[in-house]
Amino acid sequence: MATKTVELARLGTMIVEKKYVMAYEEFAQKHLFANHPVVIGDACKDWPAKDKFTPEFFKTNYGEREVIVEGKRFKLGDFIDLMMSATEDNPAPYPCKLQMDRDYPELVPDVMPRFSYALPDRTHSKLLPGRFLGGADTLELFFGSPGGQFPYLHYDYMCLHAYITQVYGQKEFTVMPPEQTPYVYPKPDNRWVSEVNDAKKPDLEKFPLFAKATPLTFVVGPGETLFIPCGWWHTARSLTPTISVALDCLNASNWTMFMREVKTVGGQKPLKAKVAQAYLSVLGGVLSVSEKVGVNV
Ligand SMILES: O=C(O)CCC(=O)C(=O)O
Ligand SMILES: [Fe+2]
Repeated sequence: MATKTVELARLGTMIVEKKYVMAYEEFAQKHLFANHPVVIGDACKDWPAKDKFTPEFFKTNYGEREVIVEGKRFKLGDFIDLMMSATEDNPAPYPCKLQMDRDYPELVPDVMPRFSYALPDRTHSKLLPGRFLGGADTLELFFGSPGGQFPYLHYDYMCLHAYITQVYGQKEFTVMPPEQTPYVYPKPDNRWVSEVNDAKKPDLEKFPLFAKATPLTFVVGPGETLFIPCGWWHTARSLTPTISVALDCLNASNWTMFMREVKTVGGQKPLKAKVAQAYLSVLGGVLSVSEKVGVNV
């Protein structure tokens, strides 16, 4: 079946499209290996979460669970009440984040099957020591209210690819390609976080180079998944009450960038860093072979 494509946003040569019934080969060629974002209109079509994950569901089943949002403790049920009644001018704190595989493992089957666009995935390989991922959470749920804005422009930790699926409500995303890194003032001690206060209303006196940036903004709606390739700067803001599932992914397409990140973030002594790079280089080859023959290691 041919891919159905809708243009979502365009600025100069930068285009973000929404695609349905996209073959994996097209995704791999035009997005995954080309490192270009896309909204996938039907990636989560087989997830039970698509209909099940509503504010009512979480309030009824997990209302008593505790969440910490912007340093404040809430019962999830109270946070959901706040998120449903908050307004654009007076948003609930954000992000309210749940770590699914650690704290809500019984909900993981609701976001399965893992869509093919986020495969193969190396984040759970037994041969990849967890410390290389720097404790990155690779499966999270986000709850937001209208006006709730992700606190900073960033790219995903360790240069992982991100797949953000809107299971409820509408969220506006702003993205910028890795080539624009010189305009975003990365924090010296956290190179994946920008110092620019607000991508849509930047303080250009403080961040004059940001005037050269071309942030692209578009809306992702229920049932849609945004693929944010490694190194792409992004931030998000909810337009309605929202629930999103964020999934990270590592494979041959971002392995080199990931290795570079391990080198930068690592802070190890030169010899240790060299050994780590050599190990990851060999591991990259081994995993590529194992993925080709379809054996999980
Ligand atoms: O949906 C959002 O608020 C953005 C989340 C995000 O980019 C992240 O957790 O890395
Ligand atoms: Fe992110």
